[in-house]
Amino acid sequence: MRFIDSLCETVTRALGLSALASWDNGASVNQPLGPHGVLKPVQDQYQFQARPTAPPALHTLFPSNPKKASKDDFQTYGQSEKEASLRAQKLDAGSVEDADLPPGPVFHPPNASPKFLCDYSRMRGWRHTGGVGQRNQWLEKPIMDSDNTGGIYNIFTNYDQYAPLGITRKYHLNVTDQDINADGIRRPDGGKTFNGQYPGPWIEACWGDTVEVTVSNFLKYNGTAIHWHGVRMLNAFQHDGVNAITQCAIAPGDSYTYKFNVTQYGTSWYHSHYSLQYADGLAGPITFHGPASADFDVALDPFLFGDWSHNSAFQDFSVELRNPPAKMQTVILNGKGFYNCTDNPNPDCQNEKVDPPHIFEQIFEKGRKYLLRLINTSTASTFIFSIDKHMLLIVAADFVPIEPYYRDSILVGIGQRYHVIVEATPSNNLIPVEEQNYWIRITGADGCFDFEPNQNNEKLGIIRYNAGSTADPTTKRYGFDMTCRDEPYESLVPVVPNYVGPPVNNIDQDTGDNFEIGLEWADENYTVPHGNFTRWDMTDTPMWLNFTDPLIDHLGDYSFNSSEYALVPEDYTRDDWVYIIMGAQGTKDEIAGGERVFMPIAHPMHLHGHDFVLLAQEDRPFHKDDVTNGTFKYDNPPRRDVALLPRHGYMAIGFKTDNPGMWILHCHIAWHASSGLGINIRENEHMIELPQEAIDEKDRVCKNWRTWFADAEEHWYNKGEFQEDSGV
Ligand SMILES: [Cu+2]
Repeated sequence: MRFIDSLCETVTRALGLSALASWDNGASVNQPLGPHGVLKPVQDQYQFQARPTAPPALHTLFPSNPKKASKDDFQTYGQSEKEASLRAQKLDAGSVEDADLPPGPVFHPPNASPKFLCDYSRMRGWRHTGGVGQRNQWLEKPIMDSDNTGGIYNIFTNYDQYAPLGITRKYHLNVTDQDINADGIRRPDGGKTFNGQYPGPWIEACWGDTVEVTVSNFLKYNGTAIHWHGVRMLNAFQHDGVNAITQCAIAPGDSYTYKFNVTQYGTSWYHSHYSLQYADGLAGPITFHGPASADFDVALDPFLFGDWSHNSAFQDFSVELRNPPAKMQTVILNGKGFYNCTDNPNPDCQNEKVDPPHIFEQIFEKGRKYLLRLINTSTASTFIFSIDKHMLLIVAADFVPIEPYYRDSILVGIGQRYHVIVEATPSNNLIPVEEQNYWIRITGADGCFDFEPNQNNEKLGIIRYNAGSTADPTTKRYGFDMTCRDEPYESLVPVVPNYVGPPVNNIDQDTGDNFEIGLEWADENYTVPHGNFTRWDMTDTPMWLNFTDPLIDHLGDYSFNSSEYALVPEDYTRDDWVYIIMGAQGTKDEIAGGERVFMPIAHPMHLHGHDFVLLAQEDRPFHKDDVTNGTFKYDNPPRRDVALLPRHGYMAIGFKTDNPGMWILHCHIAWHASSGLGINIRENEHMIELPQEAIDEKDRVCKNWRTWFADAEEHWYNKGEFQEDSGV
């Protein structure tokens, strides 16, 4: 029997499953399996202070110029770090001296949790601006001639360099094994949740806060590590939460506290970065409250949507490796979906189905404007979000506020987020209000999803104008473009402009940071390491990381290398620009030996530690002249942390090497990342000096992990390979 044939059995055993199709009468859904007798983590024992490594590149300050920044202003900001630092000191001193000034503002931001308050009380003399009619404002202090310390935080503030002075917020997440019923079908064991709920609890903070999240691992068979998607993690890469890179996995029974500064605002999500865990339920929303680039009346809770499977992703991965793609089963919105039994081979499917959760409904009041925060948390699917008869005003892409533009729908790739404002003025406004019900649709993009038959239910929610109505909408969807392609390149214009300098690195097609995404094809004549499976890669070797030997343990050691780590060193200064080119055109010949093949598939590529600029995103192969012939955009290009690499094409990203650390760049299709599609950028490692407390904490987590790992009886499959994927 080939190894792959035993994998399904392996995983089944690992998850304690007796049969792949498990059904439940509904009596015991959502019961936590509990910590299985693992040691209760002792809190506070492990906490440490993350000190910024010198010099801090972000100032608690403000631009004194409240108008929209021009190119000249930008250049001034870029050169004024020293000056800004001096002014920051001045502000601190001023705050003490100005003790007679009133404390700064404390207020409830739009649609925060009921008791949630932004607290800028340390910013004496400041007040909160904003509110309906001026959502682009945030904080203001009149400029005082005496010390020139006034200013404004608003949508035009260059958040790369400035952040207000908030408070520290602490959260605690318990990671447990737990069954999840998202669509009427109780999943067999293999579900995993944060604090017993899916999606996980909403993590909220305000622009300028510090967040500390203690994660305790109560899983029986898995380590874990939690990643704060899109968060810049300035000077704090050790809190990025990628096992085998920035830390050892947190062992069962152990805890780790992540700590980071909130230098951005907007919406994101947190998820496990340990193998395929997030697909099993370990995902939750993040909101950093701040200004918006267009006005709205009401903000709604985050919309997390994605694909869903009744199997653990660790099971489905064996299908993906053997006979891809693994099919997903339903689409879910905030943990709720609807399974259709029509084509299910189980004759009792309908009878055994647990009542599906009530469909998501939202009441709209005529003429009001609603801010929606959209997040695609899929394992493998790109979706298009729309509301029948309503236009969307797009105001933020990932953590980047943009110039508002209208669309009838919005394509959201895996890991991408959008803020959209919906005006409650439907295009069929004149029909009786009782009949005004509209579908919220989450539709798979052409070629970028794969569901079992009859399961691609796109009607996931209802907008009603009459709270008393219970009728299903009869509206049709817009005839929007279904192409699996990012929003139009020219639509994504950042409000805070950026101007990109020339690259310091080599981007030559054969010798530089220019990667063609390919498959290492396993066949009888060729054995891919770690099992004879077909795996994705960016370099010529599928990325394969070592759970017990994380990259962070090799800081500055450039003799440490292995093609399996896919390491890409970028050692420059904080002011330099690095470009990375990625291609998926599928036209390149197979390399010598015939094992590597190139497929024209769209990949949502995600970089940690930066909002990258998107220099080019083309439907054709890269040509070196593109850098100079006007193809690359240097004057305020789109900026974000996930972009969809066009099939048959390429994209070029750039980032300033101003955040020393080890940052993974990977495909956010979970199957692809887990089979090796990624590289690890070692950014300005010569500048990293981890505080002693961080080193001690890293070593403690690793020691506990290695102790747990060393006992094979603890493993989910104690006779074979522990790690069948890249580790992330
Ligand atoms: Cu991919």
